[in-house]
Amino acid sequence: MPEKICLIDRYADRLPVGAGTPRLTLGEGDTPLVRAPFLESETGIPEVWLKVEGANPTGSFKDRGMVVAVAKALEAGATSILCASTGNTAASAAAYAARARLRCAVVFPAGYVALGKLSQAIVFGAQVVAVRGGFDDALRLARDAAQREGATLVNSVNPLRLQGQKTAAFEVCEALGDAPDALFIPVGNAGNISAYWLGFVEAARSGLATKHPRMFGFQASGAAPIVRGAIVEHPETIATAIRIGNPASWDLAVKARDESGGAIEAVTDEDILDAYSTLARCEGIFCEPASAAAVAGLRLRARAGGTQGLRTVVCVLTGNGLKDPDRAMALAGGLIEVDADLDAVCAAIGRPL
Ligand code: AN7
Repeated sequence: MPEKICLIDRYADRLPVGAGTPRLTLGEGDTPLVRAPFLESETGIPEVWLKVEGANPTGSFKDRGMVVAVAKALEAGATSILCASTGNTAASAAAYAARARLRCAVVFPAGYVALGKLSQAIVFGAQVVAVRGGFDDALRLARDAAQREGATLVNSVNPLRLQGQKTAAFEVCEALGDAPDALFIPVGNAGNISAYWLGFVEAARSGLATKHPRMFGFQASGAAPIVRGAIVEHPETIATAIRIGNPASWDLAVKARDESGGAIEAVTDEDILDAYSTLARCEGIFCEPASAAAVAGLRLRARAGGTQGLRTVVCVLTGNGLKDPDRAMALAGGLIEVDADLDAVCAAIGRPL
């Protein structure tokens, strides 16, 4: 069996890589695009597709950008990489650093990183630093530390990250035979919405697509600086991945929104959790809460008549649900435990969790 072609090779002609760029890979990209029949019936949109980015090697879309950033760091002779993260960037950086045998340090907001992500950073051998502050503090410190320590910063302020992440837009166009009418996507540090827009613009220019999608981004209502047009000093949301008050790619996201005729809107934690359990229970797809923000936004818009005229839409499910087991367990009131006895088991079946 030939190995899956690595993302860098597959898109070498559209990425800033050369013959001398190491073909680093953990099997990233080429993720499933899955139809969502329940959401189609609920919203009345003829085609709703889910881009399941949780199927990437470390369980999030970050792997697409990280493989390019780390390969280029290797090519440039770097020996260490550094990032700030709400969790997924760190998990991805730590994995690719391990693969490339580079040193990696990650800076987290203390107390606000989902358990799965934290355990990934640890098991991949990164130096984990939790700072008493939010993500925005962590990013500022990581930028300064990278400069002082001479490490390569692999946050999405590194343009190579967006270059790698734009490949998801190519895959969507390849799978559908054209761009969708609209893309629904969560917004945190605002790198991914910017990367998708970059990809869709390039896809249209190269003939891979005949049109651009409208870009609909969603922030959590307690962490919605772009929606409010002002920095949020103390962002709060259960979707810790997007608990960000001052997005680094703010201007690029606004450009994507405006050039595409889209919108960036807020969804409440309640809407996010409702979308999260609906995706799991009605579509069989387990994503993390931040990812469910895109679907929460789709449902909200559909209810308000804001999806009229859309025939084909794609929601980006950015991360795997297993990243945040605590959130999943909170849906159950408690586990039922009984004696190893048939009557007891049958009595328990049918009782709600
Ligand atoms: C699952 O890992 O910012 O708008 O440090 O993990 O490109 O930031 C993660 C962000 C959406 C938002 N969904 O994407 C980090 C980090 C998930 C995420 C986002 C993140 P951006």
